[in-house]
Amino acid sequence: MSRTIEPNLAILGGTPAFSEKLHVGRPNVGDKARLMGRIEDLFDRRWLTNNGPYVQAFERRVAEMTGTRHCVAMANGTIGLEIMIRAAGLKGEVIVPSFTFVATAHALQWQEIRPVFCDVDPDTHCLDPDRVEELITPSTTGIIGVHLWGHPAAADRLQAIADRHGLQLMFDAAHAFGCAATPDLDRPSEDRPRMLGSLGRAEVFSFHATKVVNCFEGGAVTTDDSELAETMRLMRNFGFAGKDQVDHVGSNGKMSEVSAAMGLTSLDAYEDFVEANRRNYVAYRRHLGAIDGLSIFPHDESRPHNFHYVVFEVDERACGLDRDALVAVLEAENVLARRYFHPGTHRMEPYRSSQPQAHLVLPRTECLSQRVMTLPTGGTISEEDIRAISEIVRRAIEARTEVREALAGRAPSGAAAPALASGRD
Ligand code: T4K
Repeated sequence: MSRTIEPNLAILGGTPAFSEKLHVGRPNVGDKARLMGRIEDLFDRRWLTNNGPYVQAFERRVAEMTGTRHCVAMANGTIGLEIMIRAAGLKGEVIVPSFTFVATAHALQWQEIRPVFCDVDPDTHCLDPDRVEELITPSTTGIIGVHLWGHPAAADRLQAIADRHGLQLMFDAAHAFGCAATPDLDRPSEDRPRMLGSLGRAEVFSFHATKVVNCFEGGAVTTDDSELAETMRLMRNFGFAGKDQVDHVGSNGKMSEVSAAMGLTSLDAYEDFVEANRRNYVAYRRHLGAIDGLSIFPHDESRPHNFHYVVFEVDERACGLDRDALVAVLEAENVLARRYFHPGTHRMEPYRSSQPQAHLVLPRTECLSQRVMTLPTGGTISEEDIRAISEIVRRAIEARTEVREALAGRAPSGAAAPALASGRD
């Protein structure tokens, strides 16, 4: 791929700096030969799904890495959430952040449980425990925190609230594989940091293609609760407890062998993926972090972390362009920055219609969802790419008047953005 920054930005009529599109969420692949070997094996075995040996091996490795007794692999993170919620018996209302991917709320709504949206802490982007208690009603049965960007939610404070009110606490850890909990939660009996995946009653990971560890599509629930794990195992396989014996209502949440083969191959290369992400995070911080009005979401470098999301907050007053303008500038240069997570889930259907007043208690979510952008990282992004991206941003800010004029004549950037990018086209 070639990379040339012209004197004129693409949004102002120049040629795009990148000849191919740079994506947020370009999949990590790992050792293709090893993956192909595993796929050969699974064909030879003629065992393609239904709790096969690769799925079991993948579960063992995830349980080991997260320090949990049980890992129940799932077809994807969303069905993992749905099954965890149902197996735990949540009903009525459950408190969740709105500043997250829509699947967190949908997994509840899908089972006619009302997601009650709670605001986030502007520093952590995770549930603000100070705002949770006021949302508890007699119908509340649980709290689902999200470790957004792999940042640990305030688990100890949330647990105290849950205990005080007899609620269950669970986590959507879709972003958080390989990330540590806060140091205060380390177990004195263990000589390694406590990992996310081991908090609350259960936690759910996503192993979607765009995640740090990927199974093409995949997910997993981790828990120390043996009874819950057993129920989830039944539920992911139609409730079958044996041949012709169904003991529970169930769905089909099984992970396939080819997905687990990909997951194992991904885990083999995990350290390399994280190293590339860490390098990119540091490079972005170095090149963009000093620009007035741009601040990078800080990851804790002293604890295990996957550095999988590079997130910037844009303060329009300080840098002269708002987040949407910068995203439009970058898109024109073939850098497909994403507006994760915009708009807040409460502004998406069915919540926009069913909870039209939700925004009144979500001022930080409203603000963050207008200001946050996620930039491309992962093994396909080099330091030179990051330098070029940073140069584009600098030039856009210098030429902010012309950029604003150019954008004023275009459709709003949400409408102009591609709905679904598919590969480098
Ligand atoms: N909870 C949270 C907090 C989550 O973030 C997610 C998922 C879930 C729950 C649910 O877990 P899963 O059921 O998905 O396992 C993407 C992912 O699809 C989604 O998994 C993820 N979160 C979310 C944050 O991002 P989209 O719709 O924004 O983007 P998508 O999938 O079209 O891809 C993003 C970019 O990646 C594109 O620009 C193209 C690139 N890409 C994507 C794929 C699939 C590739 O280059 N190659 C690929 O194969 O949701």
